[in-house]
Amino acid sequence: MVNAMKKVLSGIQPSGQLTLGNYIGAIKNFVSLQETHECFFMVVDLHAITVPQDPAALREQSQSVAALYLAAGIDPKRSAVYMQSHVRAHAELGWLMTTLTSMGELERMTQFKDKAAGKDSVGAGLFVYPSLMAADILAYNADLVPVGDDQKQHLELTRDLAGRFNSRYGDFFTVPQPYFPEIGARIMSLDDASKKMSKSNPNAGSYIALLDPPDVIRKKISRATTDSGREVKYDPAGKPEVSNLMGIYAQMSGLSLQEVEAKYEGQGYGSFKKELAEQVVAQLEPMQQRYHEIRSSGMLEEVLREGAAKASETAELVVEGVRERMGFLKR
Ligand code: AQP
Repeated sequence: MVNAMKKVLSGIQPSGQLTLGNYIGAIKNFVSLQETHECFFMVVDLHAITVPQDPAALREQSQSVAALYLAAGIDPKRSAVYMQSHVRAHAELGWLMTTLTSMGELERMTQFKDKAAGKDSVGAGLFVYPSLMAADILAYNADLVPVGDDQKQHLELTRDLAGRFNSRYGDFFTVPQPYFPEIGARIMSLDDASKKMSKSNPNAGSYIALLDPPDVIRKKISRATTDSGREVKYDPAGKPEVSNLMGIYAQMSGLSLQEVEAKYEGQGYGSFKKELAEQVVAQLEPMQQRYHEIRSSGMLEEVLREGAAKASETAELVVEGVRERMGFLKR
């Protein structure tokens, strides 16, 4: 029987505690896409080491991300859940894709510029990481890539590299489509609405971690920056902080932005923030409970082993095809 399901590929770096931004921008969509697609969800440990990582922390964070995938509702019977480094095809195809990428393309990447800004020494891995990300996606001939909109530029490069390979060596790669959430494609920092919420921000008050205890979540939201007005109104240019909180509210409650606006008309920020905190807690508390059950059950190892085996089957075939087309001898 021909498998007509389209393929979805995405991943999250184990570079810190996952945030509400990672959940809304990525994981929430992973969960719904697995209903209708063949899905591959990695923990991208090879990406995390593009900045220095303490080995013990990397091990812990890797398990934490995998357990959060499952706790959020990714079903390992439906979707492959695995470590990127357990599927060797990523590193191999990453190198092959790097050789197709120009310096200029990598120099234009805004994420590289942001992450390298102000540093005396920047690893070459951080610079070439978009080529590895392209390889991750192309290794499965993925059709769809659910990501937050900070990944737009990297997705564009992936599409260019797929097209470049196809025109140089003959049609082979699927040119993938990005899949951005309608609301919440970019959740901003709680302390600065001009920056995206990010797990590697040294100020823990700037993000809500998915594993933050309920009281910490309440405190962080009550301290979130707003403006000097009192109108709960969606206006990203004029009221970026309140609009960001409204986006979170809408994603957590299932209400539309208009419904959130109507609900808090004439009420000021106090009750809005309080109820927002309760919405977030209501979503995260059950997830946290499942997370702790998964961690103590010892089931992760097997899930990751099976996920890597399933993913390798697909990715190895693709890499063989690439090797052949590029002129490598058969091994
Ligand atoms: N603030 C955000 N809003 C919406 N989506 C977001 N994503 C990240 N932050 C937001 C999405 O989460 C997925 C995983 O991201 P990643 O871990 O691979 O790297 P990142 O984009 O660099 O995320 P962080 O949290 O900012 O990590 P660090 O601090 O380590 O760099 C992606 O789909 C991303 O779009």
